Amino acid sequence: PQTVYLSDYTPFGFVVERVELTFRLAPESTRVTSRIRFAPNPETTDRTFFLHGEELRLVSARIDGAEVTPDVTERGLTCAVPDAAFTWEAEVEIAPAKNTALEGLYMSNGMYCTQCEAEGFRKITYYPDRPDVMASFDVRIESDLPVMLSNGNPGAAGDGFAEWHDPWPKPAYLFALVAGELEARSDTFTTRSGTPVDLNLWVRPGDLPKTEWGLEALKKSMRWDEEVYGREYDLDVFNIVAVDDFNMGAMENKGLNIFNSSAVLASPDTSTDANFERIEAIIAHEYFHNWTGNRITCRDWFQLCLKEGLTVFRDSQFTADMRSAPVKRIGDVIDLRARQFPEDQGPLSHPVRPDSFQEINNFYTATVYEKGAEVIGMLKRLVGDDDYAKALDLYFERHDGQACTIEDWLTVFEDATGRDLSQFKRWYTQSGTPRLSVEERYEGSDYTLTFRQHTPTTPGQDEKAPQVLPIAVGLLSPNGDEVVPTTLLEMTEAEQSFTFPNMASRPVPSLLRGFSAPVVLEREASAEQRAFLLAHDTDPFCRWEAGRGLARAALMASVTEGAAPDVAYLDGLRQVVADPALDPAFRALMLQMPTQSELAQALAEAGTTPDPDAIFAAQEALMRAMAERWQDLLPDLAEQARVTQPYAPDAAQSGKRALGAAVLSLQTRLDGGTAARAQFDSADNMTLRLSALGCLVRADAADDALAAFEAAWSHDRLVMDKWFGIQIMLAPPAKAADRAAELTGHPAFEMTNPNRFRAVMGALASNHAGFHRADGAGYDLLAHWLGKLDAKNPQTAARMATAFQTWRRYDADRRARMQTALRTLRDRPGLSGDMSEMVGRLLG
Ligand code: BAL
Ligand code: ZN
Repeated sequence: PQTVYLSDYTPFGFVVERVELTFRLAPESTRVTSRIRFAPNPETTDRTFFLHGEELRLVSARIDGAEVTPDVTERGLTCAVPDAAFTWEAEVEIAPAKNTALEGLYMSNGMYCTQCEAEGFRKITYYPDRPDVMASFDVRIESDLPVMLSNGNPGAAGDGFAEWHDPWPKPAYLFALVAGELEARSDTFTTRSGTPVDLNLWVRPGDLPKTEWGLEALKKSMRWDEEVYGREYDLDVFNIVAVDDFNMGAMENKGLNIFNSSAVLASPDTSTDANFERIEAIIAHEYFHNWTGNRITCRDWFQLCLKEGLTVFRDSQFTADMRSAPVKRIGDVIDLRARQFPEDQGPLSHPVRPDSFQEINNFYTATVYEKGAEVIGMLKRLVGDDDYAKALDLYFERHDGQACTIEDWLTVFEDATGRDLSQFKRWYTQSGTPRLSVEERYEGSDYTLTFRQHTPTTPGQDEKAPQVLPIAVGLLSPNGDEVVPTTLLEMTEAEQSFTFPNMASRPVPSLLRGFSAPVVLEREASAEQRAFLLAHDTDPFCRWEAGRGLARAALMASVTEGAAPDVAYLDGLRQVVADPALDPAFRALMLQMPTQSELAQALAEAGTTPDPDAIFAAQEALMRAMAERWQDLLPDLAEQARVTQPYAPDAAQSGKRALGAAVLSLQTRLDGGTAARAQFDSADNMTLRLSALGCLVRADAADDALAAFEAAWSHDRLVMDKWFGIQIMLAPPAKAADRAAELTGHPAFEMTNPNRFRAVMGALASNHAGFHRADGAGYDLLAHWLGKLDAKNPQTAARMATAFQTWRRYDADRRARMQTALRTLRDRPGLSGDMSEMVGRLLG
């Protein structure tokens, strides 16, 4: 595969004035005719006419009505064209039923659907498939299916055909088509300027009872974007379609969002609280793309974070508003540390705006998305809420209808606020996680914090320059009062001091409040300081962080020194967890232990080779000690967690159930699963049922419950994904790989369904000690199946190969086994470009 460089960008030689497409649908032989009006692009003199096209059979091509014979390769075609505007017409044949890569036009359960981002449109017809080529599309679909959808507003429809017109110029990656036997839940939304919009959530017959939540989430998102960002919807209809076979979570195609059914279908009986929350967030995310992504899109794929970082930031604001802001923030930090930090600190590290790639599919990463959102959050913190709002207004006003760059985005902020953001831009161009250390000095009545920042080298970047770090700080007096409320320190140098005068006594600092910058804070806080912050900090993030730090220290001491679980930590935590004045969701987060992978990273950074079995054992020992020490507290906590009202997936009830799940997990350490089995049998919703099943699996006492669950839910694909996943993810480590191997032989294991594949292989990768079993069984199994999947669906296979990204952390034996597994994968004949790039980068 070829490497593409940001620095090589040149505009396309032609503008597209109009696109007309006709689809004659047939599973093995769909005919697509295109009629495209091209005109010379005044911004360039290069008139090379190259149209992308892959896996297409060209039937005929015409220019201004005259037949032409283009030069066709595996990647596209070139053709001599007139010096002035002209009309290109082509007819191609494609086979949606054979498309297992799920890119372009494919079939899922008898229904036609598309996925074009990033470069799938070229598998539908010949076209300049690049985001800076924007055009309005007219689409005609012909088939005998009852429902035929495309982007924009509906036009004429009749027996065997439907037409759609999208007035908003868009890049081809936002094109969508769906046809099938579908039913809709419908509603209407009236925009704040009074325009009615028809809303439809289309599903396969039978799934209608699972559509209410998604449609409600859509209406909440539409209202929120009007109220908070002043953005209104701009078409007569908004369609959402649920699809079972889908590589991503969802896709923001203009006016026709296509969703992985797992990211939109929900009912209390089949979905957990976490599913409901995730669906609400994804619906919002795709809807928000209508402005941040569709109306203003990316000039090229290097700018992916322009739309994704901003849209993730917007959806996290939405969730914070709909639910609990502190709980959302802590959850986002947990996620960032679990997914983005390992990426940024390993062989796959890349800047938020990468400067080269082979397969853009490999760059839909936690760095582009989640770190990209953190960068927006920092920008907002630095300029303040009012200037952020001003800048966003200017962004929409200045760039509506354009394909933009990060430079455009930052210029808007500079113009709106008068700030120089040239140093801030390093957040987009410099990879790696900055490490921040701090020293305290108290002299006279001056309290001084001296920070040092340093970013370790990353692949391709040996030199790192200091970044702009917004560090939110508060100071507490020794009696626990807050003497300096949250203050934003703006660090720009490699080393910088900030002095707080007139401090009557030496304060305790609360640092990086709200996780104000995505850095690793290397703070040598004492256990006493952490315990003090755990008890007194007014910033919920820092309070949680203090508890997390204590848990991490206790676990690391247990792994490295065989230390018994830290009783002082357990007693301090108890005070917080038992406090009925605190949000149960927050208390549940306090009870969540650092993940095994997080501990492995922390140990590696401290110079100790992590032993996955020892980490697992330490975590189990701590949980058991907690359960034993809190025996008297658990029944009371369980009572506080009880929900007496009918099920609702709101923040209040979900928080209680999350606390209940944490308590049940402790209880299972004492009773071997009696309480869990009782909850499993009596549960009237999936959240309670699944948390009980998880406890039973972890206690290795789940055989009967798993059989009962399978018997009850074998008809429901999404529920069965849970069944496949949980018994591997939470299996005793020695059994996880064998369980996964066994389940690949289950009649319901379908490797071509990404959700099912992830339910098995993704679950194995997330069982830390199970995946890293000393004999390498986990590595070999995953690599074997990634190789098999790569032949059918390179995109999903390559993304899942990231499970190996931390291989350098471990002992020589495990490292060698992972290298061998990766090399065997790399040497498979016919490896895809996606996988070849990924394995190459992993091996380094
Ligand atoms: N644009 C790909 C799916 C998403 O980020 O919404
Ligand atoms: Zn997105």
